[in-house]
Amino acid sequence: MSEETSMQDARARQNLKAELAKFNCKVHQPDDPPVFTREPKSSTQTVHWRWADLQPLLQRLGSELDIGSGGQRRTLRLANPGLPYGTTHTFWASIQVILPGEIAAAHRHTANAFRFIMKGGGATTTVDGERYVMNEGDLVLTPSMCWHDHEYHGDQPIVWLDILDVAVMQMLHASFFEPHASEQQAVLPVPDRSERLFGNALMMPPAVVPTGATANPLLVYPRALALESLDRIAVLGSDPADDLIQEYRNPVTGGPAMQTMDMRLQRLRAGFQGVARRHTGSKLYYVVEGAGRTVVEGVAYDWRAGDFLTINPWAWHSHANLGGSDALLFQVNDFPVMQKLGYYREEIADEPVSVSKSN
Ligand code: GTQ
Ligand code: FE2
Repeated sequence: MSEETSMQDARARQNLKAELAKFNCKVHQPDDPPVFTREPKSSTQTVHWRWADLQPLLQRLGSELDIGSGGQRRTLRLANPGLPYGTTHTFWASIQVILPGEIAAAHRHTANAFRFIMKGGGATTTVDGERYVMNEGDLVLTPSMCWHDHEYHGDQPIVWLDILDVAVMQMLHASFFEPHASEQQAVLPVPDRSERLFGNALMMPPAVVPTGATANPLLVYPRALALESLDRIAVLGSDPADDLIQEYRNPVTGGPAMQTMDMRLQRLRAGFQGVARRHTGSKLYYVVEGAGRTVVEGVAYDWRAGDFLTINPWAWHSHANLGGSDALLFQVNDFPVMQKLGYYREEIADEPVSVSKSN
């Protein structure tokens, strides 16, 4: 197209704008951002939250903020500065602080949620009538529309990570929320029923008939089980990007533990240097133990226990643990959403990401 024709076209588009607007129609205007980009261009930022910064903030939340009227939640949200809300563009991560004697009242919502216990233990959560005592390193699920309430009777505050697929729910305009009629649910006679039925790896009572349902019936993945599973795969060799990594799985479908979110636990053994990988979808890492380095698009992030790090869609990243002891990382990603929609893609390189800048 010559320059003259393209200017004529631009004028024609501008002239139509007002007329089209009357009928709720539009044409592409030259200054509109392109619909398609060659590769994902995300507004989200790579964010590194340090435990050294978070810990005093959590203490202030505990001493200065009320749990919220009606037993709501006291949470510190990890807010990505590249987004209007959320930790990545698909999920929200918050650290929940509950003090001795407090009750976080029962409710349910369409958003899928889970908790990973960061520090302390002894708080209970009740999910659809099942009551669990949550301890450090446990993963507890609250799938879509399950009733849930929490209570704490210990003497030290407990903090846990809450992740919810709120941004996906909002994007799909599918928010339902219901407070429970009472502050706490009634607890079932056998409070850990799902763990007894579905938490025994290969064995299940024959009366549990496969139904084809995709919801995860198992609500808890205890820390000891997850750590042992990492020990057991060690002799099988190392993943080139992730060293030893296990995914929390739905025991009846074999798929990821949640419909929209996939959680993993990863051990980077001392001396491990991973190769670079990139993928669509986003991730958040929480450092459970140890220290190491993740290089994201040339920028080095040196992390240690208690830190968080986000990985943006299609960003090259590689992990290393060049220290003398193992590191343990918990991750959540939105791969199940991407895979269900057919948008998941990944690439792996032979080398780590080279560092051009320190953070
Ligand atoms: O514990 O039920 O961080 O509903 C955000 C929303 C926690 C919860 C959050 C919630 C919860
Ligand atoms: Fe909730």
